[in-house]
Amino acid sequence: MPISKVLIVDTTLREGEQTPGVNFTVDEKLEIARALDGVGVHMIEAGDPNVSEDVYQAVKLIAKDGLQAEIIAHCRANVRDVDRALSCDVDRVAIFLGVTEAKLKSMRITEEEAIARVVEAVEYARSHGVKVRFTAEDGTRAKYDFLVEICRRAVEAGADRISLPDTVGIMTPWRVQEFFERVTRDVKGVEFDCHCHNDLGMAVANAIAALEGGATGVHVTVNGIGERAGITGLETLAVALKVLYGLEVVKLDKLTWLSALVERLSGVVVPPHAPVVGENAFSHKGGVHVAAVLYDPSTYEAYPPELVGRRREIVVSKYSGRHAVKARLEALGIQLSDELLEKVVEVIKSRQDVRTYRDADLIEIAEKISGVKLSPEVPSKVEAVILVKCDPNVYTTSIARRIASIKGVMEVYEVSGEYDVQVKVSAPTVSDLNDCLESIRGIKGVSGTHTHLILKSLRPIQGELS
Ligand code: HCA
Ligand code: CU
Repeated sequence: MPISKVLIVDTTLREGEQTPGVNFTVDEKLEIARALDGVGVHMIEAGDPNVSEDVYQAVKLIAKDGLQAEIIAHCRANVRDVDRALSCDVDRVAIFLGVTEAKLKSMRITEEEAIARVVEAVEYARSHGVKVRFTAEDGTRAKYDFLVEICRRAVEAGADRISLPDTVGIMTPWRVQEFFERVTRDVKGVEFDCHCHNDLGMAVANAIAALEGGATGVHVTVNGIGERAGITGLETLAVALKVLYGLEVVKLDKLTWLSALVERLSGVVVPPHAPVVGENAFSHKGGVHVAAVLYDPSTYEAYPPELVGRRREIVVSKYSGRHAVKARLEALGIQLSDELLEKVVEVIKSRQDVRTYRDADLIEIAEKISGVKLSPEVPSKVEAVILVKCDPNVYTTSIARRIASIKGVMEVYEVSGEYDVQVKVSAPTVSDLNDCLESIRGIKGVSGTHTHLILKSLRPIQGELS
């Protein structure tokens, strides 16, 4: 079935924070919400405000940040919890209740009582003017007739979306598609979300199958984090929709950056072989692969790395042939004759102890074999960031302009905060750097400086929001 509509419901801040070890601060949540909004997700599930005071604060802050995305508060099916969610001024409340026989038993309620709880909570939320989603938790394992009944009653009570989560990740794509086809036939007047857990590694496939079956909302987290094995990953799903269906549902070239942000703030490391965002996702190692990819990338790539703001990498190891070594050396600006190249490859293949060769290793081998110094001489330089404080009664711009004319000054910014001007300087030696610093200090109106030597500079990850 063709996919007619896709709304991305990101729950990194709710489901994602349920990952063991993950605990975002309120500020981090706002930063992630803004990043998600910049990438273009349609809804952001910001948290359950009943969990704790900081989750409450975060949901409230995100709701009033003026984001494009619809902001959702998650909560249990009772008026008290709904009330707290409403007080965050969100666009939508997502009310959940477990609907399997086992869950009803554990809550000691009958099916009728469960329906009554949901109806009361949904009506209450609706009467306060917010949109309502009902989540039939563990819906894929519920008794089907009861599931249909409770969904119909939630719709009558005012829910315009229903989530049918595969809470323990036991579905297969074929079963999910059939399930959504059936429910969308049996429950009218509402749109459905899927929320696929990854316990058996099928979360992305199941989400796509749900969309094919008629779901229009798809729950994701960045990097697929969440309870246990997590849920559908935003990056993989979004790229799969593009590559397999031609649908571009979010800004794909920002996904690598978003993934790195969530990796840093969550502390959950992205495995190197993760699709789309993993370190190795666009690396080629086998000699046969490399030779073919250098001739035509489509031979071993499902899609070009540039689609997600990344680059193709050629790994040099004992698996490498002439093509790989030549390509890597050429990328370093080094051209060798065929004869010398063969020799370099021979050395590489003979070293069983080296797993991969870094650029420096390759240059070293090439230099030994050719007897020529190949590495470009890196001019030694000292770089520093200098923070400058100005007297309160002087015009900062005039000082900044004078600093800009000093030898060695590379960049000058007027900035807010404790210091007024930030300067980046580059000098051949420490003593030259010191001269530069003295010249800055000598400017009339400069009342103090603070110098940081630059130890390492990194290139930004492509795709960062401007
Ligand atoms: C939970 C359960 C949930 C809800 C999903 C949804 C699940 O942790 O509260 O609201 O759509 O997997 O069933 O994450
Ligand atoms: Cu879940």
